[in-house]
Amino acid sequence: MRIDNQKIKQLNDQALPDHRESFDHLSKVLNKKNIDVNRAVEKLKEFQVAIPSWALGTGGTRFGRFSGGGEPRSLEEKIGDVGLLHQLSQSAGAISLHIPWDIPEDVEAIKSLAASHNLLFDAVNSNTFQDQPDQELSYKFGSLCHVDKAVRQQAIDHNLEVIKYGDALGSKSLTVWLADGSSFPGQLNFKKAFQRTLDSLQQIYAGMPSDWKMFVEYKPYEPNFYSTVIQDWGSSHMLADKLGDRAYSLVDLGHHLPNTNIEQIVATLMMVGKLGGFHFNDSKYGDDDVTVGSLKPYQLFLIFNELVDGMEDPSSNNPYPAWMIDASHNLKDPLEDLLQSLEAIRVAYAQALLVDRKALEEARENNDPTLAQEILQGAYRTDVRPLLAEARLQAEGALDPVAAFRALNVRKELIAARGEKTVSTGL
Ligand SMILES: [Mn+2]
Repeated sequence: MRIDNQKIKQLNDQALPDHRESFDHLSKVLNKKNIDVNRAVEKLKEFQVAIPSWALGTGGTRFGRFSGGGEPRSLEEKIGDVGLLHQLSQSAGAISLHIPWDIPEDVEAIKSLAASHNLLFDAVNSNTFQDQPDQELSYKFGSLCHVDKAVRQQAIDHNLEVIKYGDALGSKSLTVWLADGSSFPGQLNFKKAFQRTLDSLQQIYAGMPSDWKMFVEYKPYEPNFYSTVIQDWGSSHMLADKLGDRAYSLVDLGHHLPNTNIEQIVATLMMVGKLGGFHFNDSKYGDDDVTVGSLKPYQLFLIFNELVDGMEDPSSNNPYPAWMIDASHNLKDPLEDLLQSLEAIRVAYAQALLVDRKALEEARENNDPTLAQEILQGAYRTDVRPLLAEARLQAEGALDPVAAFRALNVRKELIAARGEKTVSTGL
């Protein structure tokens, strides 16, 4: 389904006087601080976050899954859902596919459908963490790290096939996340597993088109609970460094042990030009995959402070990172949840744009942690939501996307079209 733009405009018109008042007030406050409001609004209009195809349905836990209604039943419907998110938020301009869950049957039709929603294809994701029904060899004891060369070859061939599908759709990058590891001490030779993984990744890297990038994602535990082959940013960076110029580390917010200083990891990887992508979610305990910014908004701001610093640093040769939400929704309407995540990401980004970097650097040079904290928290405690709303208004999105989603009965219409008991493919 598509929302009638006139209906979005009508809702915006009703909310316009209040928006103008708050935007004008914020503009005055920021102007006094010599912050260029128009530049911030333009930056927000440019900032697009990819939506993964697997976030559009209800996720589950190992205890159960409570499906919502009107979930997308096909790749076409998933693209339609991301189109809705983009129409309302004007900030979800890309979709990230998962192979084999999202194999396109008619590539040209899928490409033109995505184009009609103004969507690009972001990184494609391979899957060697589960066995498929028609698969010859099992990944129970690993894929790219497996002791058996035939299993490794099957996993390599799968990644090459993913690249082929992605290339046909216009994607330019492959994200590799591995479940490979061990659940019991002594089960795996750490060194051999790492070397076999490097060898497998080298073969995949060699099969990428010359304008493609590879993102190597890391995670300290789960589904294996004693060790993972790519456990942390150091392991990921070692692999990316050995693979070549077009291989990068990918940071997923949920793939760290509690209290890890993720902003420092971001700064360090960008310093050496090796942060390729970023996956957003939030967590209290582990890879909880809850709504971005729902638990630790200040940490998200501190991370964005380093991301913006890295992007604006003229001495950094880090490429513009690929942004993606990587979350799963057990309770909320998945589309409402994604709208909230998009908002949280852009709030943190906008706040980071407000940081006076020159003054912050001076405070650091003067060993003045009090002033450094004043500068950071001054930006963090600014209510930047009118900037986000203004960016959406100028791009013909909704001033308040969640309110519009509800007022326009989008979920009700999706249920009417798709049914009450649908299960999104791949989940
Ligand atoms: Mn991820």
